[in-house]
Amino acid sequence: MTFQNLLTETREGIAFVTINRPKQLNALNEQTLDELDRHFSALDQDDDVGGVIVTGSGEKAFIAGADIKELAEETPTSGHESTLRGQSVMNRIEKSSKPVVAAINGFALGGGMELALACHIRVAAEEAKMGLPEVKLGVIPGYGGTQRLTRIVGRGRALELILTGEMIDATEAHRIGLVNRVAPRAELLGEAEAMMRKILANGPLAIRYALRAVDRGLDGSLEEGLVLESSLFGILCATEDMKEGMQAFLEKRAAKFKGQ
Ligand code: CO8
Repeated sequence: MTFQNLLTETREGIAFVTINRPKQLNALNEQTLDELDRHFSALDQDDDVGGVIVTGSGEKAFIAGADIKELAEETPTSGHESTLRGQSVMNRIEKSSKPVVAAINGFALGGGMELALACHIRVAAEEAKMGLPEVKLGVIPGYGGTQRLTRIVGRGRALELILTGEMIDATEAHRIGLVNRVAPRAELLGEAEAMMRKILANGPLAIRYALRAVDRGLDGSLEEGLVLESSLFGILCATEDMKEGMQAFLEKRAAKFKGQ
């Protein structure tokens, strides 16, 4: 698969996806959204990939938002369709059966922050700046920001960011639980990779089902979530990985999981 605006590489089970439009601060135009959609769909089916790390190219930006040149041309109907299209790409990332970590190397604004919110875990460089500045352009977040930010940091903090449109720095993002970790820029990808390696050392089916239990569970009631959790737990009890994980603990050795 060839891409105009993505750099892709898989190293020892981790797929690195770099949004590559540095002159436009990696803004998400239609072409880039299409490429992300195709690539994430393929990665989900790729047995050589256990997890994905997303970052932006260049020194300045993770993703500075949806492409404002394209946005400026939207009509009411095309604007509606464009949000649905962008939301479906973010949903694909969020519903990936493999863990996705955002390595936020600089500005993560608007649609760029919304992409980071769709990732399962966020690690930010000390210099990163994040925000949902859409109201400054006379619109609102359209790629899931009003929903996901609220679920991650709570209603009051989300509304402050959405209504003021102001950016926050990595320290503040960490303080409010928007990002999981902060690292010096030079160590950002290493930090994201180290976290992913820890995840990938665990049972692959357990990882997949944990993601499903947490993400699908959030969509329903506590009671429905608990039913889902117990069902997935029961299925895992029938796997070779479960036997191996327990056996390895009892024999005081590292487990060798096969994803079966
Ligand atoms: N889209 C297109 N081009 C952009 C974008 C963007 N979002 N952001 C920056 N660029 C371009 C600039 O136009 C500039 O291009 P050029 O060199 O040709 O003039 C280049 O990138 C460098 O940018 P700056 O010169 O502005 O760099 P600064 O370091 O001075 O400033 C900022 C960096 C603060 C990040 C600044 O560029 C900025 O404010 N960018 C816009 C941020 C923004 O408002 N993002 C939100 C966009 S709206 C959105 O994301 C909605 C999502 C939902 C869409 C729903 C679908 C319909």
